[in-house]
Amino acid sequence: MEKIYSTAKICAFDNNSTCDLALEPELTQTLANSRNPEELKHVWVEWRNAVGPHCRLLFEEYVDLSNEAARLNNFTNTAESWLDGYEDPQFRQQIESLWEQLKPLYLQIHAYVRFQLRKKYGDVVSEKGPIPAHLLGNMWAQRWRNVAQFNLPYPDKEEVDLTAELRAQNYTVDKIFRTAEDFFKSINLTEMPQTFWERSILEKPKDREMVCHASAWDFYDRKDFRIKQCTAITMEHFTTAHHEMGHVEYFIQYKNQPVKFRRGANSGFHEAVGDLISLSVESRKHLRKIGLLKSESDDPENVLNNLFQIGLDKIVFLPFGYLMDLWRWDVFEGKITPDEYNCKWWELREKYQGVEPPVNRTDQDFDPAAKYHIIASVPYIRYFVSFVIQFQFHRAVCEKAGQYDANDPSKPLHECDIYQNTEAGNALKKMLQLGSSRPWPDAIEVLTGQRTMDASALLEYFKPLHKWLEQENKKNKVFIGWEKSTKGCVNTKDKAKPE
Ligand code: X8Z
Ligand code: ZN
Repeated sequence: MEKIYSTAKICAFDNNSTCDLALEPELTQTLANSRNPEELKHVWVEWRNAVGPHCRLLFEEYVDLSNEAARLNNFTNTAESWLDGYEDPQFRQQIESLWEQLKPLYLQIHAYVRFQLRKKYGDVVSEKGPIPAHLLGNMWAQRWRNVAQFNLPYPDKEEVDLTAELRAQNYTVDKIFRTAEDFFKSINLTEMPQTFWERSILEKPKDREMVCHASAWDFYDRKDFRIKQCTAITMEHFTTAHHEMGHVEYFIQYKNQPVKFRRGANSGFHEAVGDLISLSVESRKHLRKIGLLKSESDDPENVLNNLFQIGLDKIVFLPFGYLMDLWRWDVFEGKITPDEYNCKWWELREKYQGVEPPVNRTDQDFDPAAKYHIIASVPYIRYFVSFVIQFQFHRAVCEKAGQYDANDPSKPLHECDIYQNTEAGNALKKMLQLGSSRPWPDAIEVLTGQRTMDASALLEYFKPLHKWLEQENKKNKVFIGWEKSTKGCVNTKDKAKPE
């Protein structure tokens, strides 16, 4: 399945003789930059056609084998074995309750974006329905930042296009990773070893096929750590470079633990390290420091535009991060059977994200396979966990840096940048060095003083945006939530049933 996914190619929208378009970089770029709904639909559908049907039977076999392996390890099924790492019988309820707390914020940004998209695309977007998934700037509608441009709260306030800025400043792939490394070093974390620079693959090879989905590797010899990424010069990849380096930094910090404990406190922690750094990097203060933002003014409108763009990455991801494994847990538990794979997938996409496919789907399609982690068997709830706890970590390090104070409105959480703050870095280091030698509540307590996952830091970070969205939606009488989609997922077997 990984081979099918990583070698799949489709034809161009307006040129049937160009049929060598790959997910990275071509399709990703089209989804991000095209504003032609027909072209977007073409790419969206063709990518799914190129992967889904070819993976369908393999996936069924994988589910059986994976469950068999789980049973041999004394689990009931793979869902149970995946959840075991969180060491909490209440874990699923915890996640559901976090989502319930975060949902009101999601509903606001969802409603606002649908309203704006309707202005741009007209009736392709309905007033009260789910948002068509191909219009959100990303193949899976998991982050929407690429459509920020025509959604900005204050469109007249000029916003720099950071991708354009990176290119104008001649950023190379090397410079992107050196910039990321500089941040880690500035807070007293450890630099990348020489072999990291020699052995990592940071650009897409021209002479062979490779799995392009970004990843970080620990070779467990305390020396050899690498990243594999088909880096493009875009802001998204700039952030991903920090994400991947966060994994490597964690590897380095816990390298002296016994092998058994050279892991994240839980998988969500591993995903949160680099993102935590990016939360500082994406502050206006920091973008200015590294010369990506020229404007000197930080009036509330600019600040809100920036917060909104971060929201299009962080808030919008939450329901996607949750539903991926809601679907798989049910698959592994046998509650979703192969003939229901696709339609149940769309039920969840609609229920949690409020998105719909651009065209009708059937049970013959297999759209979950169009997402890397599904076919590569990478559990996904870790990212939901990460997107919640990275804000807890951020709150803690910003307090340590004296840049956040709950009682001081002049120091809001979203303006904090811990660059060069070694106190913040040392506190983080203490938690990272534990690896998995302690249960994760102990680890999170070392940094934050809290022993549980808690949505309040994320809500605090986005508070000004939340307020603004509520007012704006009210003012424009925007419908909050969504009615049932008119795009169906048809079960062909149901249709064939005799009366
Ligand atoms: O897969 C990743 C990383 C590698 S662990 C690039 N992420 C998820 C995704 O791309 O779907 C980071 C955010 C979510
Ligand atoms: Zn990761």
